[in-house]
Amino acid sequence: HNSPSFVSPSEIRARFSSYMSDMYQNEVPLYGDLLDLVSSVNNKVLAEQPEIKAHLQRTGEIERLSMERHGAIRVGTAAELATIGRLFAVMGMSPVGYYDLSPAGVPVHSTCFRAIHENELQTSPFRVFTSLLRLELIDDPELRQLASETLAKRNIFTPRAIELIEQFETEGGLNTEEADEFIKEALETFRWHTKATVTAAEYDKLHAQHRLIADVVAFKGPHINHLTPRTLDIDQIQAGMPTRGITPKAVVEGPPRRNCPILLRQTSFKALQEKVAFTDQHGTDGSHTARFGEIEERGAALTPKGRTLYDELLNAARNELGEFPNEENSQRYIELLESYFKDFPDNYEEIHNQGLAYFRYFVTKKGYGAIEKTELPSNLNDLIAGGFIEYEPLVYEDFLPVSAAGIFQSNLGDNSQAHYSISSNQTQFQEALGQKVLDELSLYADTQKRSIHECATFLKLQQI
Ligand code: OOG
Ligand code: NI
Repeated sequence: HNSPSFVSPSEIRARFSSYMSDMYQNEVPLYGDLLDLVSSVNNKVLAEQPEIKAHLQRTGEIERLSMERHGAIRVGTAAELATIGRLFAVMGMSPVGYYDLSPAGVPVHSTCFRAIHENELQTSPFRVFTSLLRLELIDDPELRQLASETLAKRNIFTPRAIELIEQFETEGGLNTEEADEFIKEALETFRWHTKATVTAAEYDKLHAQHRLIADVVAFKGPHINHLTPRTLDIDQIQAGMPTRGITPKAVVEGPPRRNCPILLRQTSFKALQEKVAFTDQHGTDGSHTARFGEIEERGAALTPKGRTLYDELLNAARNELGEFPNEENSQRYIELLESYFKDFPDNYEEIHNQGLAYFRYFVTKKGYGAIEKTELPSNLNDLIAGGFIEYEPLVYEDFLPVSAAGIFQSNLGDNSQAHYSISSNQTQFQEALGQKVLDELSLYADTQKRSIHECATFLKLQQI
């Protein structure tokens, strides 16, 4: 549907993601060290475990592995969120899912901007976890006013970025030159600024309310606060970080180690203290702690049934632990997770047959050999049983609210847990965004359906 002279949004996203990674390596050199560690672990896994390599080759994930990353930003106002949504649309990224972080004491709600079609994800799986500050959760009216007045004064987009967004919207695309310019201009929104927009005293007040509020309000824009490469073995990363002088958070978030990875496992290193200049200071006398590094390991996308089981087992393990996972109880937490997750099947056949995950189907050599022959059964299960079709799990492209809360907490410091009585409000989030967020489960279901349909077409069967 794109005019031939337009650069495809996926191409813009791929290039933007690569520029973003370069910028963040310059800003936070430790992220570069993390990339080195991840690529050496990934190479080792691929060399030592041919079955993992074969799996990644079949799904095409091997091609996206080294460019795989997600980032996170936090915006301050509805208007900022709405325009961020339009900016990401230029790169073919749509809001997927709603995450409420307030139960975990973080005054934000969030979505993930990402590509939604499997072909576009294959070109670039870049995603951005995007949080909106909930000013209504600040209980001190004076501070709430300081925050909203400060935010009202800033403009986080360059004038040229806005022009190019509008042009994209009215004309349906950008040509090569415009796309280059857009990438450069859009990057400015995510850049780190040493100069704050508030005085040192104002910063202290915001910070005293919640460190996250200071991070959102006191600066010129929603600096990217971490970028996250994808590893094939997060336990090796967790163990390897200290040997490189990097301190990891206490526990890996998500499911325990398994033969068949599911959903998402994440760990991070603590945020760095950085020098900043408040408006009433000349040099960079102040400091701010926000930016960190994170690593993720992705596994199968679960169906509602699989997800319910996951949530049950995770909650059971956490309830029995009785407190937030920390340095002292981390070993016990790992044991509890491993013991509860014995109830989650750990081979793809069982996961498939119980309908716990989404899959992609492929016609086998035997299948191609049997086209238009009478031996070919006409329903999916029989085609699988007969070896005409095989399957691979769809990779999970989204985030997990409990894990995200753990990642937030690890870089906000342990004393910043607050309790909010106001709860989840997806309607309000969507009003701010100016559009609905997509339901991630229906996206996986669509991809699965398309792959079944494709198999039927290859096999010249009406329907399977
Ligand atoms: C976002 C934290 C959540 C993840 O990977 O779950 C996140 C933030 O700190 O702004 O990035
Ligand atoms: Ni993250």
